[in-house]
Amino acid sequence: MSLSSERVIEAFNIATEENEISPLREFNLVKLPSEGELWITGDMHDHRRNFEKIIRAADLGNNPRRHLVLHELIHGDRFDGSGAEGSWEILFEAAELKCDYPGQVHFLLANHDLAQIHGEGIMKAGLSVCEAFSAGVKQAFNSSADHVEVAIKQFLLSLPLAIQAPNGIFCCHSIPADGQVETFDFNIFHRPLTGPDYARRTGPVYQLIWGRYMSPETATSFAEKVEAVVVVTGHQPQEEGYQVNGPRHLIIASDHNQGMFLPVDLGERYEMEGLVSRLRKFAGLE
Ligand SMILES: [Mn+2]
Repeated sequence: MSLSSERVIEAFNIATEENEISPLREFNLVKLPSEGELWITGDMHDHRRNFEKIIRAADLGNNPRRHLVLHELIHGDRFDGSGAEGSWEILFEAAELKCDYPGQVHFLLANHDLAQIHGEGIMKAGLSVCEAFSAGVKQAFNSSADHVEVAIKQFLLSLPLAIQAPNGIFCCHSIPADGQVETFDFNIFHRPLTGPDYARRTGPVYQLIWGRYMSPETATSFAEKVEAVVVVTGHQPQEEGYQVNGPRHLIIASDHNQGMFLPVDLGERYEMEGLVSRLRKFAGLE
């Protein structure tokens, strides 16, 4: 793909603004309506095929009451010989989708986004994925690469932390780990964020999007605090495409061929069993 830096920067800037001014947004929460459909994906990590499939199947233009949740799109495993990785492209396509359907496309801030914003290293197979991502931007945009990266970082910073539906479904990238939920600052969803909120280990945003291996009890107490019937997250890799972590926490993964997504009716209430029965495989899509 050959794209001008102007076009890419403009798409990220407009998508950033759409994230910020969305009438569905209240601080760091997106509140969905009580009718229509919600299609939830898990981590995508530059899985182009699943990304293309879900966009084709969701057909947002012909289904104006359908909402699509996307997260952790960046940092895949397609490194070139020089160590550069091109997942800025999937992020750009998602930003364009947001520009086209601002009321229907919703993102969730993920830990890889935060790492890229901070330029911190997450290592995959001995390579820093953040450096590889930047190298990919550099390769595509040369002297304009810094401007493109600034637009990307602003876009990532504009992503909400959670999406709440009136039917009791609450989506976020992850849940704080065991031992963190008791003191967790649940106000981060309802107030502007500052630097310390993102701080490594101690910041509540960091804890929310980095939490791993939390027990079903921790997940249940998180669900109660956010008044959710079921919290749907990604973040923890799932070979089978999903995991039920107790009655109130469903983890889904969309970054491989057995990956799954979850289409639900916003007008219907579901318990865990009902949600699991609605999970669909990307492999089953055209
Ligand atoms: Mn993650």
